[in-house]
Parts: sequence; structure tokens; C-alpha cells
Amino acid sequence: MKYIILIFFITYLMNLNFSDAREFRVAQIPNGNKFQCLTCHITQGGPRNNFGKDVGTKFLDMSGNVKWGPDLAKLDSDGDGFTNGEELGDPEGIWEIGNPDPIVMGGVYNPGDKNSKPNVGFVVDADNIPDDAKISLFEVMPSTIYDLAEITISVRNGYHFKIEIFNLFGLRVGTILNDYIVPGECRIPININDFEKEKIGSGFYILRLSYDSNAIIRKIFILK
Ligand SMILES: [Ca+2]
Ligand SMILES: [Ca+2]
Repeated sequence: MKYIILIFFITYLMNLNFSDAREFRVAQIPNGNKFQCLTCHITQGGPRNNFGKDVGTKFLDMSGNVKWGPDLAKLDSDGDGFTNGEELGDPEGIWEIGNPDPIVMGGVYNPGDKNSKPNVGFVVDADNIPDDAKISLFEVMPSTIYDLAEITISVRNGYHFKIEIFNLFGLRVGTILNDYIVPGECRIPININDFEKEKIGSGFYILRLSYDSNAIIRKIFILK
């Protein structure tokens, strides 16, 4: 009888550990509470989505805990153009278990669902500036900004260019450039502290370079 009770008890513990371990994983990624189990699974208790597959195959330790960090943060598991870290509010993967969840203006998105992503309109990728554009390069380094960053543009034809920064609600936060630029490479510093404090919080923003009716967009992530 003693053995039967022991077996039942062990079985109970095993089941307990199994279900708890999975729930624990929600607390092992930043803002994991937002989508709960659906962060990693297509349906409740169903198969894993692509983020869940990445976690399950490459980012669990021996005890089954999620190894959140820069490597997992920089992947774009669902292929929606935003990294796992960007979607969860920790673009550099520096959040640690037990830390408060990163607060993100504009929301947290599901890294395993390609339909869950920031609405940034017509984001243009780095490689697809049209050949007839007046610039041949528009980049910002780093794209995750604490205070300072630098925009580089290569100007083909001297022209009046404007670079503005918008939040995801379409509100203009500031103007970085509004000037005639001669042909060649031009570097423009950004200091986040120059913008009105109440307009800037952690989250996605859009850099919009425009001339005439043309616009090229870059996404950045500001961390305050
Ligand atoms: Ca993504
Ligand atoms: Ca997503």
C-alpha cells in the first residue's frame, strides 16, 4: 500500500512540475504575461509557433528554463520584420528573470505571430531605396537608442531634405534635419534628450526622411 501511495505521489509531483514549468516560462521572457502561453503556442496547449520552436530547440537550459538574452532577442522568429526583443520590449535582450517588465509605448507584440506587429505604415528596408532617389543611403546607428545615435545619408543630388521622428501614433516628436544638403556623405547626430521629455518614452519610433513627395522610413527603438 505504501508503495502505491508513493507512486501516486511521484506521479502527482511529475505532473505538477510539468505544468508549472510551462507556466513558469511565461515569466521567463520580458512581458511574457501579455500573450501568456500564446507567446510560444499557436493555440492554448496546441503546437508551438515559430518563436516557441526557437525557444524549444535552442534556448532552454537543462532544467527547461528559457534562456532569454541577446541571441534570442535579436532573432525575428515569426519573420515580420521586428526582432523578438523589439516585439517584447527588450531589443537588446538585457532583461533578466525577476526584473520588472519593460514598459513600451505603442505596445508589446507577439514574437510568434507575424500578424502581431507594430503598425509602422510603409517601412522601407535598407536595400530598397529606388535607383532614382536623391539619396543612396539612409541609416541610423545604433537602431536601439539610449541617448545618442547618428544618421548617415549619402546624397546623390544636392537638395532640401527633411528628417523627422514620429511615434507609432503618427505624432511628430521632433525634426532632426530641415536643410539643403550638398552631394556626398552627411552625418547627422541625434540626441534624444533634445526632444520634449513628455513626448518620448521607451518604444518604437519612425525616422522619416522626405523630399518633395518622397519618403524613406527607418524604424528605431528608444530605450529610456
Ligand atoms: Ca518578429
Ligand atoms: Ca510578431
